[in-house]
Amino acid sequence: MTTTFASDITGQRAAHLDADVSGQKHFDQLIADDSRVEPTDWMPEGYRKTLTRQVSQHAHSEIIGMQPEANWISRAPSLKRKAILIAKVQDEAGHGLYLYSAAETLGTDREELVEQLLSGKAKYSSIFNYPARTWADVGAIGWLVDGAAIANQVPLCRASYGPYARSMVRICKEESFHQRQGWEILYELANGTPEQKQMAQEAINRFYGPALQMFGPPDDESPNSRQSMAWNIKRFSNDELRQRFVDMIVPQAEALGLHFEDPDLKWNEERGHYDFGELDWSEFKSVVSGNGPCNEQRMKHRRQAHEEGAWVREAAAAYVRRQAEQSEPGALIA
Ligand code: BYC
Repeated sequence: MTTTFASDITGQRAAHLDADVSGQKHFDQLIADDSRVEPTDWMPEGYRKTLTRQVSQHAHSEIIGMQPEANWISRAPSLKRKAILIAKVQDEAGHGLYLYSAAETLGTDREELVEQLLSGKAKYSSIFNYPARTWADVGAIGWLVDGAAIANQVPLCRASYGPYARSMVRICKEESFHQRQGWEILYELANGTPEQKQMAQEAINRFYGPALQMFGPPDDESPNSRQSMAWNIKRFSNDELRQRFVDMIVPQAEALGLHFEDPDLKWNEERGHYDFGELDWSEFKSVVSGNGPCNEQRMKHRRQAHEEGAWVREAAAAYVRRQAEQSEPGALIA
């Protein structure tokens, strides 16, 4: 009896090992062919883990990222601006939901992912720990923050994990509208009264450095980049994307009649890129570890919204249960 049981276990282990070997082979081939990995495919635990981390943190960023702008909905300067801002903030909620769904296909429940955010275990983008002090900040968030998001996310449309890459396609289209609305707010202010132009300039002074830090730490301090690039999750390094973004926004700032307060920012003929100054990485570390100007407020607000939304989640779950019961053969339709 014991021998049969032991040999069953050994047999199962061998079968698992075989499945792992052939799964790994198939996975390696998908990556080598630059193909897509789908939820039902075998994948290494490290791949699953790093994607769950990145996709869920991306989702958290979208949800927390609603706060700085939502704060301006009641103070938008016209009905048209208010309607546009409401649509934008709703889009961010939608992005969070697609991304939580994509993350769930990797095997972790949304409840657990949300718990990781609420307990402070999971990160979200540093940028959302800065306040939106003026209406011009709403413009700077749209232009620079959504602009940085696009620069980062367009290559993610080609990420090797199918559900993540597909969610990025729609998100990038919406981000593109967001960036234009931000640029247009700043354009109007920059071409308004001297006070309005000053307000626009001060907003971009505040957001320039933090927006560049959205791309993550410098390459030589980015522990995840090398493996993520080998797995075709990230297509470019943090510094490569940051450089692309700087090259894009300098002429846009000139078109606005504004400038970036970075004395080292200048065109480098030899490199064919703009040089720019060292960013304040000690500030970045401090913000990521919870000590930015708004970390406490953002988390407090999110926890409160989560608690106040409990009845909605319960009602939705009851509705799903009822639908399932009613679709059972022989069920009475109430
Ligand atoms: N903030 O090894 P690294 C939006 C962490 S929302 C905080 O380079 P990786 C929007 C990093 O997680 C757009 N933490 O990491 C919404 C890692 O720590 P863990 C948000 C950061 O993953 C509403 C550690 O530092 N976009 O657009 O290879 C309104 C070492 O970094 C940050 C995304 O989430 C940061 N900025 O590269 C308006 C894009 N940077 O996790 C707009 C998807 C790094 O090991 N994510 N860390 O504990 C990515 O592309 C990559 O995860 C990153 C970082 C480029 C951000």
